[in-house]
Amino acid sequence: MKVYIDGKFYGERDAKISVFDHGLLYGDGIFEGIRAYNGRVFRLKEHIDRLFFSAKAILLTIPISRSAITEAVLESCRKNRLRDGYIRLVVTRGVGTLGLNPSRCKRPSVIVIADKIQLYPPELYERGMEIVTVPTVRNLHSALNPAIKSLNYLNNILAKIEANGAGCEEAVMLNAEGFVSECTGDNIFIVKEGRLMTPPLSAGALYGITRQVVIELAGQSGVAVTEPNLTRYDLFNAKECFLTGTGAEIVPVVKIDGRVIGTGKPGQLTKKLVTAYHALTKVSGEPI
Ligand code: PXG
Repeated sequence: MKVYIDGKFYGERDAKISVFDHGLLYGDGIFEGIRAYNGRVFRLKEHIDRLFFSAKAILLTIPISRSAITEAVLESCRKNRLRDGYIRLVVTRGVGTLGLNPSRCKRPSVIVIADKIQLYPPELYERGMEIVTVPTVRNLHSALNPAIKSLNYLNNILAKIEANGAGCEEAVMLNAEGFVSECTGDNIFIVKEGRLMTPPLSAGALYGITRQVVIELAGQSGVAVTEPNLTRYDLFNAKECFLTGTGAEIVPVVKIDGRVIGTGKPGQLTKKLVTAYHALTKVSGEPI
């Protein structure tokens, strides 16, 4: 595998960054998780836009242009002969000193790893997933805004450990007010009376690109989407529930905190959206 670091490609063993990089020392940096399908990079522009928004929010100046980043992603796919896979784009604050001050870091580093993707097992999509709410509360947007896709993912990792401890793959995270925000690496949707609902971004959710695609697909089939604050009660009494994310795509949820959702099987609208999503990923995206 060839890994892009700051304009050059390195073999897997030589793809290294300094122990003084603030990305490592403080989680000071940002990232994107992107998918390639059928020789095209899905929603690449949206991922690069979000990377630049995250950078702006943490006062990090990405040292190369949008078009150079686009080219680095596409070239990483070509060099690795990747037609279907997962691309991790990372920008770290760069090499600095042992001290928080980011002004000591002279140049941020840009890294692209293009690899195969590890998918959830197919049975999970057929039967649906069981998830739980966890004690770890979502970061406050006034503290570390969850809209920033930063290298500081401990909030999510702690929630993931708690979900795994309860025998589940994903966790529902509530915000400090007790409203549903999202999961550790996925946004959440419910279906109620034929309408889709997903928490507003102000509840502490990432501006998910898959979330946006689902909102668009729903619009195209005349399904209304609203973004109200949701409680656990709303989740329990939903007709259908599913999660969205670049890695997971659309995963049906059939049980939450021991309550069976709807019929206990993946719902009709969820299945329709899964089909539409797969069809879209096959034909749309930036050609490699
Ligand atoms: N919420 C969080 C906290 C995320 O990290 C999403 C929602 C879904 O957003 P997108 O834009 O992907 O629809 C994410 C994305 C991984 C991995 O390696 C994580 C994500 C995406 C791809 C891979 O665990 N999270």
